[in-house]
Amino acid sequence: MPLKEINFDGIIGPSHNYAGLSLGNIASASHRGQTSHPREAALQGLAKMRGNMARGLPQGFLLPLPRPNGVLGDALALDGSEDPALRAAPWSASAMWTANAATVSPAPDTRDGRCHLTPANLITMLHRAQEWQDTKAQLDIAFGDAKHFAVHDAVPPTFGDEGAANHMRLCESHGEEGVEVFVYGRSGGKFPARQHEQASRIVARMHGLDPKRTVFIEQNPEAIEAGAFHNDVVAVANERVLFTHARAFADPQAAYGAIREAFPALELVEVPESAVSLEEAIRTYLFNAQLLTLPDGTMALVVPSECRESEPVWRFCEQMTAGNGPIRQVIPVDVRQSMANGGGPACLRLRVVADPATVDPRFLLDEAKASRIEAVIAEHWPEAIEPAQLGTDALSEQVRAARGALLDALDLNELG
Ligand code: SUG
Repeated sequence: MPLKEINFDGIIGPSHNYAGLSLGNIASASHRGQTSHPREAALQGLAKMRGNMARGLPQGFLLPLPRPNGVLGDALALDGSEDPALRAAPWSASAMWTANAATVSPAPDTRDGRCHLTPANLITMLHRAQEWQDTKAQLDIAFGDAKHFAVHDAVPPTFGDEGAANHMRLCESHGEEGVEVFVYGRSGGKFPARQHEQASRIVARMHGLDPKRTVFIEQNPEAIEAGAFHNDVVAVANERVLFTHARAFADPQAAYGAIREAFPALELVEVPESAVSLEEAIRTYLFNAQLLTLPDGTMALVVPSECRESEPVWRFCEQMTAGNGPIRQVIPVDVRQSMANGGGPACLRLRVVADPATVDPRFLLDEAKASRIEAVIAEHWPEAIEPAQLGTDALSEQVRAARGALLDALDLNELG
């Protein structure tokens, strides 16, 4: 069976809320305190998955993690007198952004010819640092076939690792050997640099990557300062194409040069500041897009609908698709509930290149299963959550029961 790119989207959990927990993530900070709509959020996510399936692409998913997380609540000695931000942490549905679940090196890139996955430790943010063990439990099942996959433990602290959000892969086609590009931030700026260089290097060694086909690049500190807390907010790659804002990297010419040296076939689509400013790119999440190879071999860019509503961004997209470039279509999708927390279409998916027959089928989506999941969401997901409800027993019961119903429906009770 040929290797294929499978997108594993995070099913948006029943505790999805706007507590404003992510420093340096402008959308999260600016929606702090607003009412969230978990049911609508999860259905928007399913609709995006269905759209990609309808395009003929294989689709998988990962499940929401157990929330509220009692272990974290106990460790924080929550008694009601604490800062509300601390109280909210054990409730976060942030595992929906599976681009941060792990870094994935497909089999053709690794020394032992297996696909390697390292869950991201996410240590920079308290509400995200609680994810990796439960994420790993899912990866261990979904990719449990040790002939084809190796699932590692997370990189140890204090090296911050945010997973695939700071990792890109260039290749002639998904199943062929690729060049892996790791993008890290330098600390010391206004906002935390969440991906540390040493974490990227540890992952590359752990996965057995060939140093000649591995590139490390520094993110532009100005981009972090402007709100690009992950590199996938300002750049995305697929096959030969790197679609990037001109201000994504600290030294763009050196970065392109280093990538080209390892991958001479690089097709660069660089968006200049004069067409779309860094601020507008971050506001609309133009680059937090799914750059997909469709079954007919052409490429489509799945962008948030915010891009359609921005005059400069949409003008750029129209000019791009009217020209001769490799990206032939731009497809807006509504993921507004996730966007309000800083998560666009690319944040919501983890790309794994593998033979779908080697993945536990319970994590793969088809139309019937999508309908089953939607029915559970419609019945059990809260319609709305006010941040003041976080910490209450009533919401805790509803959120736990909702996830339990989903595990039942997917025959995944072992994750209970
Ligand atoms: O880690 N937001 C996430 C968004 C992650 C987006 N992922 C990628 N770019 N790949 C984050 O900042 C907000 C949660 C809150 O504020 O309650 C949050 O965690």
